Amino acid sequence: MHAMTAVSDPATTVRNDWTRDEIAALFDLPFTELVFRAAELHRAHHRAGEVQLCTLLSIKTGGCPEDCGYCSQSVKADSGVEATRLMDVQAVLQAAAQARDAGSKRFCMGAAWRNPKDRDMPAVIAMVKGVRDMGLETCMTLGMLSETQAAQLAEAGLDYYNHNIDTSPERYGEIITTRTFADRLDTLDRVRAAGINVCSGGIVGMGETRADRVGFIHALATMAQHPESVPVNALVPIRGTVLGDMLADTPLAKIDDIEFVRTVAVARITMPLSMVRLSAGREAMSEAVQALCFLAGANSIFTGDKLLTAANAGDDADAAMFARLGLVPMTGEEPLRASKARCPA
Ligand code: SAM
Ligand code: DTB
Ligand code: SF4
Repeated sequence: MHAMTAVSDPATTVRNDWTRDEIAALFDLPFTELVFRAAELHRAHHRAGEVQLCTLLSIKTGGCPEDCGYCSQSVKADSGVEATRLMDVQAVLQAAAQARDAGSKRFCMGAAWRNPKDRDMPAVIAMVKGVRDMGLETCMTLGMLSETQAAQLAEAGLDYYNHNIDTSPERYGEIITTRTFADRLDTLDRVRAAGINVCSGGIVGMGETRADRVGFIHALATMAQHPESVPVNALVPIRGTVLGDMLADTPLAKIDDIEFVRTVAVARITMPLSMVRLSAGREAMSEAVQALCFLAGANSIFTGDKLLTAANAGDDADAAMFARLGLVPMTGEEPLRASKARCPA
């Protein structure tokens, strides 16, 4: 018997006690069986024909002191990305208005920081308040947060904080050496404690093993409360980054499409109420693979022609894909947010 935690209606149970063996067994299922099970859970808890549209904006680009091996914005990368200062609040609000007019529901602001400085907080807070006032959901990803900063963001009304665990705990040190997996969990705990919704996922296709993908999903699915949003990124190989160069020089290292879809399906099955975001890497994906991801339970994407520094599919291409697949942008409440509104605990 599993220790189950009821999170939504009584018929819905969410497990936080997944074992690595159980997750590995899901990955091992015949592909069509795995996708079928994921699709069943997707339909049980979400409006399966709807996909949430989110838009990214880099509010402070490049010059980051961290050494994340995938990232064009690290000072260690020779990617040609120029370092900028924090954007003006008005310019951010203008970009948010454009995103809203293009039909986006959530506006995600990212800064290439190890952590925000206290002197940055007033501008960041003004951005959260301004974007919220436009009727958009707000998300920020600013690196590590102190307890005080998390409380300030909560007070400003921030809806989500993105902070990815990126890979398995045991692989983390091979990808990033300037912080630890435990540092990441500490910030996630502070975000949770402040009452902000958690967005946490990672990157597939960094040359990891199947066991790492199992460990990555395990770390998310055994959190006391699942992240409300789980972004699954496919590595965007950027020249001048350690991992981008590795992938460009060894094309065989590219993640197999079927294995990517399996990862999405396992995320959906283990975290049935979460929004699973098909995040970076869509530009290099065929519509057929994206369609498989939607079938396997992905129900959120980043729109627009730019992610933070890398290209994204673009609104026209996405509108055409949605029309072709008969998908529509999500308008209503997400299940975990709705359940939160119902239960004060
Ligand atoms: N500096 C903050 C941090 O790391 O938390 C926020 C910005 S950071 C760019 C946000 C996330 O983007 C990373 O955690 C990583 O998962 C993802 N990301 C960065 N570069 C990527 C790439 N080349 N391909 C896929 N995902 C990437
Ligand atoms: C996430 O998981 N993916 C987004 C968002 N959270 C901040 C970032 C993707 C970045 C892709 C590479 C780039 O644009 O530089
Ligand atoms: Fe900095 Fe975030 Fe890029 Fe890492 S992923 S180098 S912390 S901007």
